[in-house]
Amino acid sequence: MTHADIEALVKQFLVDTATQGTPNPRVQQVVVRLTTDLFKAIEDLDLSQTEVWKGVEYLAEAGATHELGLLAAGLGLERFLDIRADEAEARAGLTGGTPRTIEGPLYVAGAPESTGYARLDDGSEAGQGEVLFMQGTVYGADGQPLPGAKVEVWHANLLGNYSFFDKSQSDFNMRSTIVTDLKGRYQFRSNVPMGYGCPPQGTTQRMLDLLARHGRRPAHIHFFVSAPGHRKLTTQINIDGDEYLWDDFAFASRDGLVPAVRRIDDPEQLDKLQLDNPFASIDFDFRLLPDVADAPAAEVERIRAAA
Ligand code: MBD
Ligand code: FE
Repeated sequence: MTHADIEALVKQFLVDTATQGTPNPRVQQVVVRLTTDLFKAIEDLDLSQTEVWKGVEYLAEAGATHELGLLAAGLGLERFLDIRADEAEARAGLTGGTPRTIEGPLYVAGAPESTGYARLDDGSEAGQGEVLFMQGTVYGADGQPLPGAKVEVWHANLLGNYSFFDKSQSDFNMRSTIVTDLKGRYQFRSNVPMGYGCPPQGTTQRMLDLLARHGRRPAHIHFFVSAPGHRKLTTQINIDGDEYLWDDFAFASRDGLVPAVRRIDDPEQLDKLQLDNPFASIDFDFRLLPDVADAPAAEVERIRAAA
């Protein structure tokens, strides 16, 4: 079939709904567009019926095994949406904020909340990795420190696994909500995380294998930073030096999100913190953009786990 034939065919499939009520115009627009584009792809690539059903079954399996969020990251869909969000902000004249990067599929709502400081790890991996202190200031649209801003932070353990999804970890291990203090500052103690790898037997990795791609992420730490009157920031920082730093299967590494890692071995400081070994320290400030009417909502609605 020609593309024109396909367009005509899809229009035919839009049966008269006069007796069924009014279609949702947005849903109708999206369904028509996506089916038209899918049919054209099937025609152009001359997909067999078997191939089409394999694709349907693949998506069904990815859904049933809760890997659609992971697949979206690996296909670059989540990164693509971020590029569009950056473009929309630039059009609205919003510049100068901390770069955004993808949320990923592993956030869990309801983490314990504290002001100024939190320890994220439950101590079960003590002595195995490297202790990390990360700290900084949240700045508002006027360039001044923002007290009372919410810094939600989550990251993987030393095996690259996330609590809640990894039931061997304690509840909310490596997850916290820190409210900035009167000077707009936050600080947390944790362990330097390890990079994540897609489940080796999972649906996402199966596709990546067929594309000769790995399913690894560089070590990273996720953040939501929010405050009244400001756009919610979704971002991550990467741990410098990771072998996958610029080879992330989810395409989320960005300039400006790779802070220096200082190694602290000063005996006086170790003593004060009751640490036996040198530790890593990262300074990182967040700069929020003002809430404006003419930019798409910074709060993305998406089903998230809650505990
Ligand atoms: C992660 O930890 C992650 O951040 C993303 C985007 C995908 C899979 C695992
Ligand atoms: Fe992650």
